[in-house]
Amino acid sequence: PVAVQLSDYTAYPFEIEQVDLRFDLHPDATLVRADLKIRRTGAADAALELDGEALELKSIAIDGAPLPESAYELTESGLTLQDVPNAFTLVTEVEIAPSKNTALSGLYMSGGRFCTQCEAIGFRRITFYPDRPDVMSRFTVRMTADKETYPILLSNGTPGETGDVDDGRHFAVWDDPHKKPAYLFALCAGDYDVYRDQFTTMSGKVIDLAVHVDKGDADRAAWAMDSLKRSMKWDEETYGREYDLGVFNIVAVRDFNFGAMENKGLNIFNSAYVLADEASATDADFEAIESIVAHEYFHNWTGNRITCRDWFQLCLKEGLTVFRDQNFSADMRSRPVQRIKDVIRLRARQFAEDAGPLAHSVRPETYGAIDNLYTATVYEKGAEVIGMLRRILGEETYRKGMDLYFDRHDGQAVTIEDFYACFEEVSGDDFTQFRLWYSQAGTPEVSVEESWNPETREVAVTLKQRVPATPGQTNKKPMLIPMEMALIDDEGNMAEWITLFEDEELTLTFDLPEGSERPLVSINRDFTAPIRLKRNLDRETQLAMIRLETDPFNQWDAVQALAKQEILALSEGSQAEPDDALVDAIAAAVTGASDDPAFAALLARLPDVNELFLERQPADPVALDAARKKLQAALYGKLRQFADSVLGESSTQAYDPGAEQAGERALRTALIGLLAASGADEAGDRLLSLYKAATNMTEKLAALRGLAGLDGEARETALADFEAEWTSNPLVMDKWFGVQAGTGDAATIEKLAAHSAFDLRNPNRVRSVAAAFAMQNLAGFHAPDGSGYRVVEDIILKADKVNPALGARLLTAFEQWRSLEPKAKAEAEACLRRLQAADLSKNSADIVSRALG
Ligand code: HT7
Ligand code: ZN
Repeated sequence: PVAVQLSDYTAYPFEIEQVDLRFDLHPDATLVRADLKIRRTGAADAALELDGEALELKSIAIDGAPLPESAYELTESGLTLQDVPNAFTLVTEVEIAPSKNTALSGLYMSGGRFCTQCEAIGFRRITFYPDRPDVMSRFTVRMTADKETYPILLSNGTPGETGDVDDGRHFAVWDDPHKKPAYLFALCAGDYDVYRDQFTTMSGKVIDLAVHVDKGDADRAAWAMDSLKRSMKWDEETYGREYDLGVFNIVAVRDFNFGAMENKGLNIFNSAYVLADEASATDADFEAIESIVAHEYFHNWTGNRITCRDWFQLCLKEGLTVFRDQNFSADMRSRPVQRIKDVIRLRARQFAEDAGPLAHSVRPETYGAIDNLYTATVYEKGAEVIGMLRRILGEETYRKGMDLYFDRHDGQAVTIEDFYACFEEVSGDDFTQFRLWYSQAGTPEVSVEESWNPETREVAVTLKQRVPATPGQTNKKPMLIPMEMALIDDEGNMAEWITLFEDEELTLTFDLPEGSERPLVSINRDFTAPIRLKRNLDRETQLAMIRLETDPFNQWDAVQALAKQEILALSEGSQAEPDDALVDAIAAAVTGASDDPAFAALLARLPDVNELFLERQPADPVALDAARKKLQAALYGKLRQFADSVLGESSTQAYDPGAEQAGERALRTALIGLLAASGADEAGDRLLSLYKAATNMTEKLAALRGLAGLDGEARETALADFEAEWTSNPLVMDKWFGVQAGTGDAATIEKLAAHSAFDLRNPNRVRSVAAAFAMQNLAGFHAPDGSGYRVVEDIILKADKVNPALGARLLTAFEQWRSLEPKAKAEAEACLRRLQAADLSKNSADIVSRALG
């Protein structure tokens, strides 16, 4: 397939002034009529090109006159009309089959209800249309459906006329007053339970809010609603942004390719990010719901009111909106804890992507398949870049730039350059070098050399930067890297500043007053820049850092750095047992932070194999996993008493999903994880009693995960009990599949994939097995005999036939194959070559060919 290039962009030569859609909804044969009011804005001889896929054209007319077949060209990808007037109305009628749409793009059925997913290019599977984000129009929708089966009919904007028609059918009209690109179109029809509330905006408008869920699930929508109201308030207070319609609807669907979708006024969610209650959801679920509800809501301004000119600009809305949702979560919970969690995710997913064959820049310049552009780099690194921008500008100027952006570009489809022009205007700064963050792929490495002269009391810090080569990009320019820094003395006194590191090398020197001792140099505080910091510190200084650092991120990272070195040494056999003094230091850091249990939990969590993978290559995930468990066991040995006391206390408070209680549960969960890895004789029985005693899903699942990784009767008892209790709740059953896939081997996966509840049409279920194994259980997936690859290959081949976006996403698990130890590497390559020879979808073929390079 031909790659799409950013440099090929040309404006669409027509304006679509108005779109009136009529849907006659039937699962097997839905009729869609589209009336498009069109006006030429480009060349007089430009043809009208409309995208269209899997549509059966029933009729076509211009200004009321039916067109003969000779008047248009119909292909597999669309419709072209050569000679059209300068202003006209085009009416097309097409038939589509939602019940047969398993790709979950366009109009499809989930749980017997109609729903849509149009981003990025799903609208062309609904009707013929210029399916590109820079074509913005006003939409009205009229839909008819069977009244008993589909009593609720929803679309974007504001509800209009409703009524009954013949044959037990009814209709509803929706009108969206805001111009929008087709990817934000949505329609839902079905029988739902509805959780309703209202929000009064800062200017006093009352908005009707509703969350639509499966019958019987209304009580489980309360947290999503609460999160929505807090998001609306936060966007008013933090960015001055008010909601702009009288209604805001959310619909939860079981079968969804992503987390959620920000359609104008009608957000559609994967039900996993809507439904939660104490019994069935973990704290991680509550946290994810809060942040995804916020993310989709924030898109109303950063994405919907101002959208992207083309899909290369995806980070314009996604990076910015992730940055906004991360700050919302930080304000709702603990800012340092949120920052650490964001960085853990970034390092595990984005750093890995940046270091492998799928590396691409935050704003790519070419793509093969658009669905594959929704990556950790665009989202998470895109958010980091906005974070750096804000630190460079300061809060006040950043806000001024955002205000100007909203003001200047409201109602437009714009580019990254348009966005930066606003910040250049309010600050007077030039962001040309900074914008290399958008065009240069790869994680910059900053190496640090430090010296101290006791006579002159001079501290010198030399920074050197290098951006590694990535596919298609070999020679990189130095980046503008902002780094918050500090000098800290033994009493914790500090000097703080921000360094804008813009050349290949920079030396900073400081003359300290008489009597000063060597200070601690604190670099890239709060993880200012998404870089890999290379520092050769001796063990004593590293330990001092844990005690003296005043920045919580760096304090946590100092523990991580020590743990990483230790795991690497254990995995390579250069050390047989964990160093006692080091384990003592980590344990002391954990117990010392016990008045902030959420932070203590993060200190007790050792780096994942995903993160260790990047540290030394070739990587041996099996050895790394074994070494990690060894260090966990040693840490548990030191923390046994502390763990007994923390796990022995049972909470008497009523359950609350908020940060305070969640922090306490996080610590308990971390200690349960250490107990599971401890190898202690009594671990199975202890975990089983913790499983039975748990009063919430967070701790129940932690105990179950621990048990799933052990052999023996306790494991079987708990897994059987959990399955029996939750068999009718698909989201909880995903957890049951997930804990086993996350801890088992290829044989476990084969068994899970053969389970009667395994369903290739449900992305959550497929991910709970295949992604939990391939992306979180690296020792199992990268087994040197290739068994992990074969079992995942089998699932991918089947999933790809049903749902190409799902198949392609699973394939990204292979992205690090070149960095593996020789046996696994050979097996991984053989597997990728088999996949390359198979009949894959365009999405999956794109990933395989890039992975093989
Ligand atoms: N903007 C949304 C992206 C999305 C998506 C992309 C490809 C295929 C399916 C999809 N569903 C949603 C989600 C977001 O970032 O908010
Ligand atoms: Zn988004």
